[in-house]
Amino acid sequence: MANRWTNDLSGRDVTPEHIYMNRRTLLAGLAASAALPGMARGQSLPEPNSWDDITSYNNYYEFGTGKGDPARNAHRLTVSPWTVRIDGLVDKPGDYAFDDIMKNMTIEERIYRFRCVEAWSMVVPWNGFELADLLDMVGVQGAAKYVAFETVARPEEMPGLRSRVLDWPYVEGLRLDEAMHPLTIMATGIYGRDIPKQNGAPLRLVVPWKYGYKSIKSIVRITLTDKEPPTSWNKSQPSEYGFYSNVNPTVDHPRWSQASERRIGGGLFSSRIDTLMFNGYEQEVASLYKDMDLVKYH
Ligand SMILES: Nc1nc2c(c(=O)[nH]1)N[C@H]1C(S)=C(S)[C@@H](COP(=O)(O)O)O[C@H]1N2
Ligand SMILES: [Mo]
Repeated sequence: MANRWTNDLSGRDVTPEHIYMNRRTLLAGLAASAALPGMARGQSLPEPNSWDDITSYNNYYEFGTGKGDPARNAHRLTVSPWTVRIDGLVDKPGDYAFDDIMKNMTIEERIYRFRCVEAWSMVVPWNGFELADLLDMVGVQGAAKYVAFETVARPEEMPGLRSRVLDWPYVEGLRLDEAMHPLTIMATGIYGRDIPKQNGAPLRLVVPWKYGYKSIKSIVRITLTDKEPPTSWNKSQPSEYGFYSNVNPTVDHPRWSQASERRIGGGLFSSRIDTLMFNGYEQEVASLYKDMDLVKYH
């Protein structure tokens, strides 16, 4: 791939180094990954949110619709052994053991501002690998145009499945070029530790220029297809959620403005900041959508 992301910036470009190092000292005992945080060129981000913020304020409706429900309930999820079925328009379809996938991937640390649909945001130091590497491993066929994703659905482990708030299993999709973009990752860790269950263990998607709900958790199936796949939020509220769901401050959600976001973690005085086009990754991803009407294709 010509367009691979190179981690050519040091941690200093991301967050003040002394703050980052202090955090590392505070988190002594955690397995710190070797790589400095890499990120998109020209990007600057506030320091990452705390482990506590990231793991206690979540959306994972399979465990309940409250922000605290996933942290309370997700311990019931069995994440080992874990198998991901990769099928559809690929050369090597099959059931891939999570451990085997991990052996073949290079895990790096990446820091993104991760926005969610409710106009709040966090900065998360994910560990993960490029989705493109996984897709290269299985060989994408020429006819493939989209990638469909599916979350595990286990009523005995996921109390939220009793509610019809969404149609289960949770499903999502990307266009193939979005899926192959180097900013699109499969996250398997946070702060160098295994990703917690409430954040989508053992592997979840992270698409930093899209609203949080595109970043589907606990993935058990990835299907290459020639048709635009259904997505959970679009199925539940077609008038509110489109397929693309790119972060776009100029297009409001029917029920709220998307021009600014509240940073989680600032306590009472948590700051509102202006939301950036494509969440600040405009230089990297705008070309994917040139000549597209982003109001129509929201
Ligand atoms: N399977 C599944 N994936 C999901 C969700 C969900 O309810 N179920 N919620 C989405 C939404 S709305 C958001 S904002 C993010 C939240 O990710 P986080 O809890 O790690 O911050 O996960 C997304 N992925
Ligand atoms: Mo969300």
